[in-house]
Amino acid sequence: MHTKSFFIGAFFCLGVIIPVLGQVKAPRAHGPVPSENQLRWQEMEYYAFIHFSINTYTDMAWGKGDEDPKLFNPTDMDCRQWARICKEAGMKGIIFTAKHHSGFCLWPSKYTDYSIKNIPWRNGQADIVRELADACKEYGLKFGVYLSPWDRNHAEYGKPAYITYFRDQLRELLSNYGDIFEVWYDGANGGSGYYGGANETRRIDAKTYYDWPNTYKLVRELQPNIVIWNDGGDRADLRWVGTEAGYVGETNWSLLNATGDVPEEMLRHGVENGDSWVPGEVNTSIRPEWFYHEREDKKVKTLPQLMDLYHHSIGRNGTLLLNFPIMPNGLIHEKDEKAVLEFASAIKEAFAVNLVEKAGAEASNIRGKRSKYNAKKAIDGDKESYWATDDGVNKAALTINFTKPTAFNRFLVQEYIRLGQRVKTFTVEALVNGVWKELAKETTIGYKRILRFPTVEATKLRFTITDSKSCPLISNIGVYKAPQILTPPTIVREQSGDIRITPADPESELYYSLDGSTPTVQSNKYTGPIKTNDGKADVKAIAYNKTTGKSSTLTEEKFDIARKNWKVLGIEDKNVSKVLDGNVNTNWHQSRNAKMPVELVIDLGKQENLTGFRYLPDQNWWADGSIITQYQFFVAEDNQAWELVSEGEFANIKNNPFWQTKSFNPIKGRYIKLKALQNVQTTASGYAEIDVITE
Ligand code: FUL
Repeated sequence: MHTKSFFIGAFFCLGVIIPVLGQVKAPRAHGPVPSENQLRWQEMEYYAFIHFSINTYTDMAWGKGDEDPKLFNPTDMDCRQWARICKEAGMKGIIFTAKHHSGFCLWPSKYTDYSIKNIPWRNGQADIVRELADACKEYGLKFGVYLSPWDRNHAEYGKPAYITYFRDQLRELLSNYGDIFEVWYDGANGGSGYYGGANETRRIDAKTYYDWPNTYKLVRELQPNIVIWNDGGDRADLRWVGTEAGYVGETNWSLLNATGDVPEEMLRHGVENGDSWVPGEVNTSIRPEWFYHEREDKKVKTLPQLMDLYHHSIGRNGTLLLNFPIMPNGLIHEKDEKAVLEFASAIKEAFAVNLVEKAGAEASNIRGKRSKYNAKKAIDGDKESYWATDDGVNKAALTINFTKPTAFNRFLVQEYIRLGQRVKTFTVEALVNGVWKELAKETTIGYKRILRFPTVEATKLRFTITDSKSCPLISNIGVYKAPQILTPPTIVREQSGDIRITPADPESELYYSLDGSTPTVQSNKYTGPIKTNDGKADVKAIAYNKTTGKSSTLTEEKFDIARKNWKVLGIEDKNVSKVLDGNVNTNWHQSRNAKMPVELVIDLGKQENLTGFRYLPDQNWWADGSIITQYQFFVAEDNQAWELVSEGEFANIKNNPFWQTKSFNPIKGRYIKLKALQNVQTTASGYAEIDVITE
């Protein structure tokens, strides 16, 4: 080669090579960014909650603060069982209710007598916080504490002295048990309590009473690597997502404004232009309630429910805090263990093979044309490298080229959030037989977004960012083919007494039993409504897919006496029958003009031997103001001489609006009356269902 042309050639090559060598300007942060503590926490993704306290022994959701400490007697307690299960389930840490609203302390706090140091169990020598912290260490799990700000036992609650007590306890927990990754301050403040014998209602202003800024200062001094969760007062490091039902919004910004209240609905989505990084944590229980209740042994979340939970939390830019209630004997129930381990293997199976590993990637725009921010960086499995576009290019597409037609049904994408959350909208398409087919049209991404869609076989996948706050930075993309999981059927008993079993997908066959046995394909095949004599029935059912030969997990429902001849009295509105129709998705509300207390009187048609009642509030999240929180329940033989058989609170019902079951001493009666003394907000009490329990 001629020397001159060699130099000219080298000169032009260099022009191309220089950007490759890294002269391209790195993207700058956009808007609020996470702290190191928040980043470390976000990468944990999945960890456990453990609810255990004095009210485990009284079958209540919230202890009142006057429970006898001697009741606490976990004969077989083994924190290593809890830690082992969490570890095997793929969780990264455990947050423990060191003190719940009852005020009962599960460590021997110096500052109160209301703790495990004053009970016969283990001669008052135990320290469950210590045992669990040690077990977490042994199993390589991080450890966190729940210290309820509301304390229904403490005499000074509501006064300044309690804040000193609260901080003293925090100091104990954050100084003596090693590293704490998260501290949890529940915002509940139901008002009434024992309060050292005062037995009264005390209201506080959750924003000012706890002086959060100074409490946070103390926390950060004692545990510099901690993240703080708080839904009741000041803005903390993490936010509640506004529900305990186990999901965050599909649009989920990890941002909020530092000042100013956010409506609960907004907590689900974050605030697009918020001025602070406050990511969402999805907290929910593996059973309907947080504490153990034997009646919920049949209500452990099913595999499809847990999979939904996974996709609605971790798959929507949140973390998942999944609760295990501890039984009175001190252990996690075997059904909960089985469920969570099945869940772990299903996740492993679903995301076992990332189909992009053998694929190529190209992008419509690459920062500095051919730089280290190229498309491959999104599929190289390195979370620190990322595909980026030029500044000002907020729309761009990345195409994955498969080497052969490839079947898939999951798409996973992650932003490089260290420099902020940017993507506002995007689409996913597949090239099927030479034609682009849209699979999804979505909003935010954040740390991680996972989409599910019916299986397609395609040669290419195109991920198009249609709008972004600033040049998008994509650190990871995954494409998977997850196996199908059959959803168990739903079982409903209509007011007529007929039992209907419905599959989640029409291709499934249904098999059921009425004798308590576990149904198989040899059991009764469901072909239409099942008639019952008196309504009572113990129904178990499975869905079965003939093509795959797979069965779903079991659905179980136990029904008490039929409601066929029941009548709601004194209400003209025809819709009132919805409270008896067996369908949890229909409801009826008292008139908006009603004045509390409001009553619902039902004629059972004949005398029954009653031992309890059940109330299910309106299941629509927007109806939460209508949920009854304080009630009285009466029984009469004649609709006149009413006897009060049960009264009190439906604790935590607003956040956890499931069936409320209340038992009372057996009584004969034909008429029942549920009196709502207080609702969450409005006076128009709402009801999805009312039922009774008979002997
Ligand atoms: C709620 C509390 O009131 C519940 O009892 C439970 O601890 C849950 C995690 O937070 O709001």
